[in-house]
Amino acid sequence: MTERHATIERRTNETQIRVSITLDVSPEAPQTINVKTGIGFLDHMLHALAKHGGMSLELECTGDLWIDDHHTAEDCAIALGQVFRKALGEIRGVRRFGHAYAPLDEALARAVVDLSSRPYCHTDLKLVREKIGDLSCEMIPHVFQSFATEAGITLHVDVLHGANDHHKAEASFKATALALKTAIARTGGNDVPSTKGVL
Ligand SMILES: [Mn+2]
Repeated sequence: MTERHATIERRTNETQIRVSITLDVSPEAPQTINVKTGIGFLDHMLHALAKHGGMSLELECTGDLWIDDHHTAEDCAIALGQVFRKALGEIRGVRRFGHAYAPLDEALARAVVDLSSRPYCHTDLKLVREKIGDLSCEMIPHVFQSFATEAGITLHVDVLHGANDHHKAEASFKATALALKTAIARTGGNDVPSTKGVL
């Protein structure tokens, strides 16, 4: 089995990003995660995404945080989606669909994933605060949207209930991680999981 791994660099006038992902961890290639976006709470969320998705992730971003968090958060999500798609390669020999629930204390999130090659994202995260740490709450749905678009996946993330916005956000990333882990899991076969024969 070839290791599903990819690296990309993405440079604009607003952000410079280098990101590497490995979708398969093993005793020989143990999971390593190092996320430095310059936005602490975003680091925490992307770390959780990698950790519970069973992936190794190195992501470093230098962005124009003197403006605000928008370009950095969006571009990290874009780069992460691109590198995920590149590492995954052709949608073949994988489960394709995944869904998961993740609680964090009082908060409960549900994520449903289809490696459809048809980008779509629905989120209902029930966030009420302006910011969590230095990450604007309005950027959190935008991160999911940008990731799903670039990864070429269908993604639905709903917080079913919760009171604490840190918990709601973190449960959302954990549920997405678990759903992705299922969807990208190898079946042991080599077929394209679609009646169309192509994804
Ligand atoms: Mn936390």
